[in-house]
Amino acid sequence: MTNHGQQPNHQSATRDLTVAEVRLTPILVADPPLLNTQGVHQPYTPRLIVEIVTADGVTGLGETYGDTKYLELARPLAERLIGRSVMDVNGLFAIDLGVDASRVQGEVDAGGLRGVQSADKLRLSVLSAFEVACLDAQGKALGLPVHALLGGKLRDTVEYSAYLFYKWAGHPAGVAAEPDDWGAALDPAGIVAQARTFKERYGFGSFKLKGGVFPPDEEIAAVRALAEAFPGHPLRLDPNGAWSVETSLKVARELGDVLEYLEDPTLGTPAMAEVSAGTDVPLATNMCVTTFGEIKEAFTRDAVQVVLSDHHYWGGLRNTHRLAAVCAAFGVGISMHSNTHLGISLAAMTQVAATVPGLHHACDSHYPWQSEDVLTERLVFTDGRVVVSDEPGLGVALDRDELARLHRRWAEDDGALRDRDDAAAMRVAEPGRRQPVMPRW
Ligand code: GKR
Ligand code: MG
Repeated sequence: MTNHGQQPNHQSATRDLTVAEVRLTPILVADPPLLNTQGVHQPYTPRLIVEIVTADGVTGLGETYGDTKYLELARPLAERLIGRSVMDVNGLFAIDLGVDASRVQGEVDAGGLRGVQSADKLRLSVLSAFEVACLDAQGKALGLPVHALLGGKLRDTVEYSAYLFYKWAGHPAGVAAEPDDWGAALDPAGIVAQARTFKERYGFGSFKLKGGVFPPDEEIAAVRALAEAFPGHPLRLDPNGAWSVETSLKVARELGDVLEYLEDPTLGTPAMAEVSAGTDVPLATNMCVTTFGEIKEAFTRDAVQVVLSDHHYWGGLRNTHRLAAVCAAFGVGISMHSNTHLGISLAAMTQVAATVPGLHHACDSHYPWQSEDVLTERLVFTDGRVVVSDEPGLGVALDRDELARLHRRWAEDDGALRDRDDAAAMRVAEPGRRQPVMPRW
């Protein structure tokens, strides 16, 4: 018998996969003073931890951005999930979150570091954490790892690249922050020293430098120094769109012999297409293709050769597969982008990356920069790789004390750090500094 118009009934004699409770815990996580073209990371960054609990007491975990605009959508969504099934992931994505498009009109994502902001991208950035939590709960209930639910793993480990940043030794004087043991990195020698530490601690075999911080010649010198210190290791440089077409082509000419790819040298598909036409260096992006709607123009104009997926804003692990399929159809490579994130997200990234065919580039991850996590056991990088867990679900467990501690930090914050704003954090150190106008060089 069918039950048209009703929620699918996944209750069985042995398990009840109905959502009985959804817990949302916003937290603030310590972040070092990492520099980018917009400014500097705040001392604490907001994340949201999602727990979906079934009637049988199985808990699925998810993680996404914790800024106010995401929390405002996550709260009503959490209420609407009660009584649905964690198996009903297609139904989850059909829920209208009522995002008012005019609210994000003309906005950029993450202060200009993550491409456009659109109502749909905002919606997907919230839904993705719930999707991951549903998949985690499904896996735990069925005794299967998430990768099995996605069709099975194609690899036993996932390779990540070291994510190098120019950074200060510490946050500005007088700013409450956690210390870090990485030291400053503000010139080629500092970047090479940071890369050595990454290699010693985690065994990474490829390196990405976050650029757009200093004039291009200084960043070219840093990449040259990396090439000399680590011959044969794949290198990437990512100024987050801070250069003109002309500057991008100059950098491509000067570093063409050592770059695996150049990431978002300039802003927007037309400018990226111009750079692409003028160089053989592959171009990667997490800025001009961040939604399905942007694919057609970028691919038909050959503006990018590698798309850096990110399950948070592409709409989850299943959408990551859809993106990979479109990329494959156009002969465009795929890899993975990262913002500041914790272990739940790294576990999700690793599970999906294990199942994506044709993943030929090491994925990005900020995780080594996070000294705090909400897991009972941190995920580890060995030889630059994370082992794909075969445990049920994501294979990770929450440390409730740590979750409560990081939530207290969020609750006690006066609101200043609850929304990521790298430009504002930079103005604390340099009060007169203006919002950068792109292209900067
Ligand atoms: O965290 O400073 C940062 C990065 O610049 C990040 O915001 C970017 O979105 O890492 C990202 C990237 O690859 O562009
Ligand atoms: Mg990037």
